[in-house]
Amino acid sequence: MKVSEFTCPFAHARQSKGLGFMDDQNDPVTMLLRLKDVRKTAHNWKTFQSGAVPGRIVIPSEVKIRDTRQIPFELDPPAHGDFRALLDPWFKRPLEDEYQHKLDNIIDNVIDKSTSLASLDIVTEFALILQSQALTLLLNTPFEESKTWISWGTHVFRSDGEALDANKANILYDYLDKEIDRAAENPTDDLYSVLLASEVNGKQLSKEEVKGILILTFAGGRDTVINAITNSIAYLADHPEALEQLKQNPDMINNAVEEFIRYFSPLTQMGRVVTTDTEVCEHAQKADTRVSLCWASANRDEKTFERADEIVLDRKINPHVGFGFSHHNCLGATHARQILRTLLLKLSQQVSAIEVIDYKENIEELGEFNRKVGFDNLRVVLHRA
Ligand code: EMZ
Repeated sequence: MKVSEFTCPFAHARQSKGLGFMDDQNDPVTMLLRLKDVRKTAHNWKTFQSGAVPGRIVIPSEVKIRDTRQIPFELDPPAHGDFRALLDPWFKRPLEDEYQHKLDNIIDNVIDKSTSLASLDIVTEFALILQSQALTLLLNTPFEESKTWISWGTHVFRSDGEALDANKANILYDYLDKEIDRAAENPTDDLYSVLLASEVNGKQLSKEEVKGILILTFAGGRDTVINAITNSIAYLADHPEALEQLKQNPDMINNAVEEFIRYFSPLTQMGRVVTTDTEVCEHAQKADTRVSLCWASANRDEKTFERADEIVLDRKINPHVGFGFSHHNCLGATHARQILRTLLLKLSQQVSAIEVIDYKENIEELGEFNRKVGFDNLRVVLHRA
């Protein structure tokens, strides 16, 4: 089996029942596995709520390690829409020339350093660094801050061998408290300062709300972006012809990025809390229990995607839900897309071949399913073109 092959563990359950079941810290989850059901449920925020106790819609649940509500993803309409209206313009800045230019530089430098090494681990020596450095653009903070973030490792709430790590989470919370106080005293043009000076519905944002937005910005785009980068590189290592194809046809790159997001689905699922006794896929679901929208399974739904288990680099019709769906679609998607598009362009121009030396898969255990979501490490040689 190829390094970059990610078989879909949900196929049989999706086709036969449309549902999967997993326990999570005694708060079980009914997983919705079909694209149609995932979409329908994502729309229905009245019955399938995001604004539950902070941390509960995340799987594994973060209820035990977090009190701060992450905004906007743990809110429902209309408050959700009010915050999105404030945040959307800021999170669209990656489309601006100046931002793109800085991102080009970051990626050029990361590739330059990497090709000068005899070999490197893509997870910790490439993807983590690139994600952290690019995040300084999204926050509009000094580049130097990325050094601190790199030292935190790939996930801000989890550490090796521990699903949830309160001590680790506290490092992020303390850091954000300090940054928010700093911005309150000496405002700059960074995201902290801009948010502290903003209003929603005529009310100035509180420090707690600003912290909720920042936790999401740090945590939501961390392991997801790192996995997307690493898995895409694994694919290009397995498929040198794809690297050549992208080099010859850079017009394919946007389609290729969407296809990687569909196939790898860096975020497996997101939960909802059921507000009233209801039914999902002919299964009775009680009030105050959890369901999940399983993006990873929906993205392999054979009813919508032809050759769903293959990467078709130039797939034209690709209604994937890798960035979520409906009003909760990913706020950081513009930033993530720009990173991946730029990365594919630069790799295709500057790298002639990628050789995998060693790797360890990162497998999520989800009740009856085991899902490969990325790598703990992926040691490669990047050959300069
Ligand atoms: C939460 C989540 C957001 C959660 C869109 O996803 O990402 C997870 O990685 C975090 O652990 O807290 O931010």
